[in-house]
Order: sequence, then C-alpha cells, then structure tokens
Amino acid sequence: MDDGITLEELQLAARNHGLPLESVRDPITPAGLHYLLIHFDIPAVDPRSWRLQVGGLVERPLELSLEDLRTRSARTLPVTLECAGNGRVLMPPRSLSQPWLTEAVGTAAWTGTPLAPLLAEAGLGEAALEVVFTGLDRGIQGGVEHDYERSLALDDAMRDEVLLAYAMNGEPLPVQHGFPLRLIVPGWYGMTHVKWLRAITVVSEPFTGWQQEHAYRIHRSEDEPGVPVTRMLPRSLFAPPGIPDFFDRSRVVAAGPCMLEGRAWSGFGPIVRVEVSDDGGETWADAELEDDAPEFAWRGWTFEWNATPGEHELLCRATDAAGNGQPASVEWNLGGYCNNEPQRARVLVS
Ligand SMILES: Nc1nc2c(c(=O)[nH]1)N[C@H]1C(S)=C(S)[C@@H](COP(=O)(O)O)O[C@H]1N2
Ligand SMILES: [Mo]
Repeated sequence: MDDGITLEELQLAARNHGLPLESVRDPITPAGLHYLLIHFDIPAVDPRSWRLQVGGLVERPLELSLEDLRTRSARTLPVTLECAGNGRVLMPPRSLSQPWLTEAVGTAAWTGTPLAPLLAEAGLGEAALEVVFTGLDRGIQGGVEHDYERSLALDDAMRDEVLLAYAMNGEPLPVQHGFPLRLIVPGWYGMTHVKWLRAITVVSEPFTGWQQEHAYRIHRSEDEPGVPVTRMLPRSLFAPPGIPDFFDRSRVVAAGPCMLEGRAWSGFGPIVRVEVSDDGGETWADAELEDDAPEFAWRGWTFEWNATPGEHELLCRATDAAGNGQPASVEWNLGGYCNNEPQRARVLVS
C-alpha cells in the first residue's frame, strides 16, 4: 500500500463490507455474508405503492407492481457478482473510493422474471439503441448530483439470462441488496446490477449519465475517453487455510497434507484451469476443478497442499475458456478497476 487509508475511505469500508474469505467454501453465499456496495443511501421503499415504470421508446409503456412481477414467469440462477473495484487498494497509487482488497465478491441464487419478454411486451421502438436502468437512490459523486443509473446496449439487455430479481437465496431481497427489485446481468461486474429499480427506459442515443460516462472506465487520466468496464475478468480465491492471526490475518498451518479449497469465476465463459503457488508465484501446480461448472457462478476447486515447515506465500490464479488469465501484475488505471492479480496469503507452517 502506498500510504495509510483516509477517514473517508474507512467510512466507506465500514458501510460496504466484503465477503469474509472463509465463506469461499460456500457455493452459495449466505445473504448476510455477500459483499455490499452502496454508493449513496439505502432508499426507504413501501412495496405496496412501489411501481416499476417501463417507458421511453416503447409502444406500450408499462407500470408494474411487485405482485405483477412475481406472477410473471420466473427463473432462478446462481450468479457471481464482483465489484469492478475489487483489488483497488492493491493497485497503487490508489484511487480514493471504496478501498477493496480481494473480497468484493459473492454468489447468490437470484430469482426474478426475465427482462427480454417484458421489453417485447412493451414493444420496442425501431430506433431503440440502449436500455437505461434507474434506481431510487440519489446522491452526489464527482460533484454531480444524479440518480444511480446505468444502461446496457439493447443486445446485452435482451439476453436470456438477464433478470429483474425480487429474491435472493429464496427470500425477498434484503434492503441492502436492492429491495424490492434489482437488475441481474450475469457475467458483468457489479455496477451493472442496478438495485432498487424504479424505471427502465428504452432510448435511441447512447446514455451519458455519470455512472456510465464518467465512472467505470479504464483510463489513465480524465482526459482519455478510455474503455468501459463490462464483464468480469477471471479471478480465483481460496479460503485461507489453518487459523488466522487476529490483527494481520496471516495464517498458521500444521505441517503435513492440507486441503486448500477455493472458487474461481469469469464473465467470459467457464473456468478451465486453476493453479496454486506456495512460493510467492515462482512455481505453480494445477488444482482439481469440481465437475459442476455453473454458467454464471463460480466453480469450486481443491488443491492438496503438502505444507512444509517455514514461511510460505500462497497464491492462486484462474484461466477461463476464452483464454483470459490472471497476470502477475495488472496495468494501473485511474479508477482502480479490474485488478485481477492473484490473491496472496502469508502462511506460517510449523
Ligand atoms: N441503485 C444502485 N445500484 C447499485 C449500486 C448502487 O449504489 N445503487 N451499486 C452497484 C455496485 S458498484 C455494485 S458492486 C453492486 C453491489 O451489489 P450488492 O451490494 O448486492 O453486492 O450493486 C450495484 N448496483
Ligand atoms: Mo461496485
């Protein structure tokens, strides 16, 4: 880390927690352990008066209650969500924002109604280019007051797996995860999954809201337009073995065979390989992948580690079917996005 974190970063970190890494052992993250990222305030919503407005370039604008949405066809998908800023603090000089290390991730079973049939019912206008998703939350970022809203290109919005989700792990959405309704776009970084949805608007021009135009771009300075952040790059995490030191979270492990357990994911197709290093990334060995490779959720893996006495640095890295991997170091960008460098843990074996 370059220097100490600021009080403002600490304030954000205390509001938005990460996944306790031991929960990597759970294929489905309990809702209370799923990471959280809330830019502004959690809005107060009365589900009886709440309505979703579907409008813009559509032939028949719709106004839907939660009941209307719950009676439509439903689909449940396990989906891994990861904040695009995961790893930000490990990419100095860091951008001042939520100071994530490696744990801004979680996997829930999201239940909702598919978006595409709803848009088809509303009747897309000829000039439809993008779909804008607007949340109920409003605040100021970068000096600009705005609702939290993001858009998707029409093709991305019309994919089968895109859901308007009203349940998480079989329960109504917890308020912090978007009650009563959120967007789920499997494979994409967290910012895409707009929470507390109030409106879906079909537009004919590229959407230029703050969270689209300004935030979530890979660039080295504000003057460069940069590339928008979209799908998740591959990443793998392991549940840290042994027992932790309270203060620095380093691990103590007994010498001998030690089963490492982890999960890996990517927004560009299934994970095809996971490797582990116990010498700080000098040498690597293949982990065993679980047979089950869910399309949009992390894939489990195990590695039988022979823990030899001394100090070790454990790392793991994943490769996806599209050939993307986890480089030893990722090129710096202004927002501290998409840092998928391998997870590291210091382990003392005795
Ligand atoms: N309306 C709204 N949606 C939002 C956000 C937000 O602040 N407001 N944060 C986004 C970001 S940056 C992330 S990483 C995910 C986090 O989802 P979670 O808190 O359910 O894990 O929600 C996204 N959707
Ligand atoms: Mo995020």
